Amino acid sequence: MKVKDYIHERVEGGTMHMTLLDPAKQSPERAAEMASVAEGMGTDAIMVGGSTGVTQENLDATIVAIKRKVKVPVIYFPSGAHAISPYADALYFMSMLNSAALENVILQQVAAAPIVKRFGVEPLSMGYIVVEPGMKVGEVGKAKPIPRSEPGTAAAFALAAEYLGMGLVYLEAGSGAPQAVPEEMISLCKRTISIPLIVGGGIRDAETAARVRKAGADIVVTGTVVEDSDLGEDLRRLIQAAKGTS
Ligand code: 1GP
Repeated sequence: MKVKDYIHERVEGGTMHMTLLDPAKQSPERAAEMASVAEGMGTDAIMVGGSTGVTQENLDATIVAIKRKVKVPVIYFPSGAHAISPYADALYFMSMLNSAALENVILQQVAAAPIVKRFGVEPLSMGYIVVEPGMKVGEVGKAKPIPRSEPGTAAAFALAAEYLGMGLVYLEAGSGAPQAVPEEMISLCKRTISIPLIVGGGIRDAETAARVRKAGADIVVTGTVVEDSDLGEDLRRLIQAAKGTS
């Protein structure tokens, strides 16, 4: 089954949770262990990526190790065309819509497209929208983050993504953000678009995950909390709260 169809099927049945692992932050074996524990707790897919420090070597090794241990799809979440893995089940073929740098809007994608085709990795078209504070990805991506007080601006970006033919929208507060994307912004985007809505950045506990889900996220992404966790009951509670199965 294509990863696109898997996502559509899952979001029909309720909110998904995806676990983000940065290949630069731990060994491939440790990443595979974390992915396997998260899968056992109900995570629906593993995303692999990071804003800095991702190399072809650590990316490939991490994806290969994870794929040996889990059955859920492994999706590459790229920061550019410098590293693309043939081992991922899919990759987000994404444009940072509110970047001031043409590189991040379209030029990296032009560089990557022929490689993705040659590797035969499934591209998942996605409009990436950075919301304040944006953190590292906002900085590296030269984003003009959407002010937290402007849900209408975020919704207009999200609708533009849908009208451009993109299959997913990702509202990103930035990894490690002190606060998640505001609920009002999530719910307005959800009401405005008809493609699945991904929300990530700053979701560290079950309560926040539940709020993000109830506001309208179709897919809740957590990264830092998994890296920092002892892979125990708090993580299970968070994943279940994100999915509404707790
Ligand atoms: C970053 O949205 C993801 O791209 C995850 O953010 O690390 O804060 O969970 P966190």
